Amino acid sequence: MSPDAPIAPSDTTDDDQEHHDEAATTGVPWVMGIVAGLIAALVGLGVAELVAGMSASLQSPVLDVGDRVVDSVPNSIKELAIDWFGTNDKIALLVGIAAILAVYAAVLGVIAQTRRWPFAIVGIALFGVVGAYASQSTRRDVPWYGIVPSIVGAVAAGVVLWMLRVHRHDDEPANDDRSDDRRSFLLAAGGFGLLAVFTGSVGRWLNGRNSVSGQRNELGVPIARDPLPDAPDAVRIGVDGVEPFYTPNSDFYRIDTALTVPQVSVDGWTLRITGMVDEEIELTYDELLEREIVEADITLSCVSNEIGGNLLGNARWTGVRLDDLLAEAGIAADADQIVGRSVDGYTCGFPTAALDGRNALVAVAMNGEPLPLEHGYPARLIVPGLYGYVSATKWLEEIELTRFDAFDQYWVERGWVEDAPIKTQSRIDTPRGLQTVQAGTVPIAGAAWAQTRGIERVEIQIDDGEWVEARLADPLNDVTWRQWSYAWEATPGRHDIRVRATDGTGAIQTDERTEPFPSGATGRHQIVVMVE
Ligand SMILES: Nc1nc2c(c(=O)[nH]1)N[C@H]1C(S)=C(S)[C@@H](COP(=O)(O)O)O[C@H]1N2
Ligand SMILES: [Mo]
Repeated sequence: MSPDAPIAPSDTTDDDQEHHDEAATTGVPWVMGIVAGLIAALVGLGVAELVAGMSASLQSPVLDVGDRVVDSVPNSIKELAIDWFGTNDKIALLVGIAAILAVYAAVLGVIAQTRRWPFAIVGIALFGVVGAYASQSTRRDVPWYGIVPSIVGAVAAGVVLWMLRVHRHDDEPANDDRSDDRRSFLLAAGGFGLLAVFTGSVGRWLNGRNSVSGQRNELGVPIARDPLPDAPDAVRIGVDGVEPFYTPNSDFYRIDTALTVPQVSVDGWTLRITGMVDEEIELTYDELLEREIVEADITLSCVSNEIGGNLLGNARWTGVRLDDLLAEAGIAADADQIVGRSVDGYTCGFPTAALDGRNALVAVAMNGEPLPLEHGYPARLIVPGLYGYVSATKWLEEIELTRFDAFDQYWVERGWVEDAPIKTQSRIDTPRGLQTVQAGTVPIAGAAWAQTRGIERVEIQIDDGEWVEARLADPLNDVTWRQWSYAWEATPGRHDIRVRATDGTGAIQTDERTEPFPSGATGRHQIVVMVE
């Protein structure tokens, strides 16, 4: 108690407490509390980032918590997030976490300025515990010391919050000291703000050292024993507005559960083939490439693709045949599931029966470049005809032979089907829905796909007219999409355009509308256009 305190009844602790409370709530602008809380949180995160930067197996608690959220949100919310934010859903998630954290920190900051400060300490401890828990329960293999960034960060945040308290119980400032208080508060807050920026940036930089993009840029693409010829021009329908036949890597859709792109160096990377095999094998990157290299053109599709959506892309993949690799290991007769495990803990799983001679690959290159980091560098699985979630593990490190009754992969645990062949689909790329076009001949064009069955026919229906056959570009093979077009004599007014495809077995794409969950959307793409 300072000697010149406004009231100083040194013997009545009750009054004393009350006075403190009042000073805390009326005397300290809550803005200071909020600022203190936010600065403390920033220092906590910065320090955690710095600690995480010290080892490649550590990551920032924000990402750990984010991973937990990704793994546990219900399918409906996940679909909403993809609907609203598209492939920015991850950024949206991190922004959401930051917003919640900011509110939480602000509240703790205000509490810390009052007599109830112990609650703020408990609040910060909780923050550390949540981070520590998240670090231990992610999919990745995390050492026990994965909790260290959270704990050290929480302690740092607590210390800062304590030091930014304006009123101390042992040293009650007088009213006329308040501007001094404010000045020293601002100085301290500014200093800690700088500390947050410094630790955060050094931490980011340390984490960035793990990037393998430089290594990837220097890596060559292995040469196939029988390189594929360039696709003939006839596979392209030649109408403006149709997605390119080969999707450029930079435009290729990206879907995964990874908040940060795993950085897997080819040095030290191995691919293990394990489980129900005669002999487990382990190959380095170079040993993998000593196998016969093949190329294959395959259209990859995501089960979450909505009717008319663009969660699919076509590429020329280079790699080693999966059936060759598995033959080396020898598959046990009663194994019925092939599981692909990623360094990030993701798993896919598909039937051994899918290996019926089709070009399933352990791919290392995509469209003539090493796999982009986002698409699974240095190696991933690609299985024609199966949705990506059951087959296309990126950042692959292990292929395990097992049984469906013994193991459920990541999305099967979340209710998606076990066996997920790609459904026949077709999409109108041009004109765009709700576009206004001039009366006269208007090309309608797009793509259709039914990987492994191929596309035999595409038909168009205008309003309630007859289904009429579209012109088809040549097929490249039966596991890539096929482009089509139709020359429409457009008359003024508002028109519905519908498309349907027939696959190589003669089955017409169903009209029945279903959501992507749990086995891929069905229904026909339909657009409305205005003709002037
Ligand atoms: N490691 C890992 N691999 C993964 C996924 C994932 O979340 N993690 N998602 C799968 C899904 S759902 C799809 S559709 C494809 C998408 O591959 P792309 O991002 O290269 O287009 O990757 C598959 N492989
Ligand atoms: Mo997917």
